[in-house]
Amino acid sequence: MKFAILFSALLAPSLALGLLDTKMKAKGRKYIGSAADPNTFNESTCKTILTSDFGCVTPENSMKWDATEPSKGSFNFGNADVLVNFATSNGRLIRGHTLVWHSQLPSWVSSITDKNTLTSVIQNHINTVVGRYKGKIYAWDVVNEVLDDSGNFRNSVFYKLLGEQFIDLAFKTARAADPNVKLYINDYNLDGPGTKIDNLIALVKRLQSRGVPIDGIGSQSHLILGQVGGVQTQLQRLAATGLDVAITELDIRIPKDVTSAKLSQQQSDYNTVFKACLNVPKCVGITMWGVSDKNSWVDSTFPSYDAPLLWDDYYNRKSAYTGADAALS
Ligand code: 9MR
Repeated sequence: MKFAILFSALLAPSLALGLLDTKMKAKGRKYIGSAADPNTFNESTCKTILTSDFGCVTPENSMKWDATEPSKGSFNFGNADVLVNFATSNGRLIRGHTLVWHSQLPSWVSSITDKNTLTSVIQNHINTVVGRYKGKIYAWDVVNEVLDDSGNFRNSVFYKLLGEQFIDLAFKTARAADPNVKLYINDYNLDGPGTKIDNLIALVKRLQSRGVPIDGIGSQSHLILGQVGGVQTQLQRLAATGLDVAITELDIRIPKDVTSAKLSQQQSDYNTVFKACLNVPKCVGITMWGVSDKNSWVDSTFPSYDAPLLWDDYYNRKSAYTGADAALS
């Protein structure tokens, strides 16, 4: 009896070696990644999964402005350094996230009223953060969510004081700080047709025509069960700009209550999304926005949804995992 328990523990699905990243690389792409930070990868099962199934990590919070420069000129890289050391010592890529974003932005930045002050604050922030990890990061989300839900420029302090040129400034500064890192614009709701993706593509074309050093477009892909049919077409439209594209924050949330029928639908949805990336040659990789359902942002932000990721609350692989894995196999 004891032996049987031990034996089944050894074969527990959560601990069996997974190979999502290996399979993605065999398809000629760069990685399957996950959001991570010390709070999650310090759980030993999570760490095991991150090193078996994932080849890239994105700091979920530790490189955001409120974490790295909470007061002017005073930088804190505690958790970011831990994340970078974890990734580099395990041979993982890193997607840096994120340099200029209206959210998780300290009030000392959002209350700036002078154009020149804001320009030098952006330059100093990017030089310091990108410079610290120069040569260690695969790609940076240089700007995040610059468009609002309607596809208009978000009325952030950056846009209010500097107009669209804040984006040029951010990319040029990042390029000078690390000439070899891939530089991305990142946004959500690019998974279906509409004004938002139209305006994002138009913006990218303007950046390209001005010679702004941009390498890629990140589509966050925070999706809802059963609503994934547009992903491939829109990813292809983003890729038609000539830039790399990546799915940067994937999850597929289920309206409560979770049933076995909905979990089967989620399996099929994950299969569709992973295939969408594989069917778009410029799609370099897919990042999951977390490993286990127990640590997802969805719980607090969308209380009427649940279970968006590939592992359940107890780190058992879900049928969603099977759907993703089948697309790569
Ligand atoms: O997952 C992140 C969560 O832990 C934070 O509380 C939240 C605060 O803004 O940010 C979450 O990550 C976001 C990401 O940085 C940008 N796109 C949307 C993500 C989900 O909110």
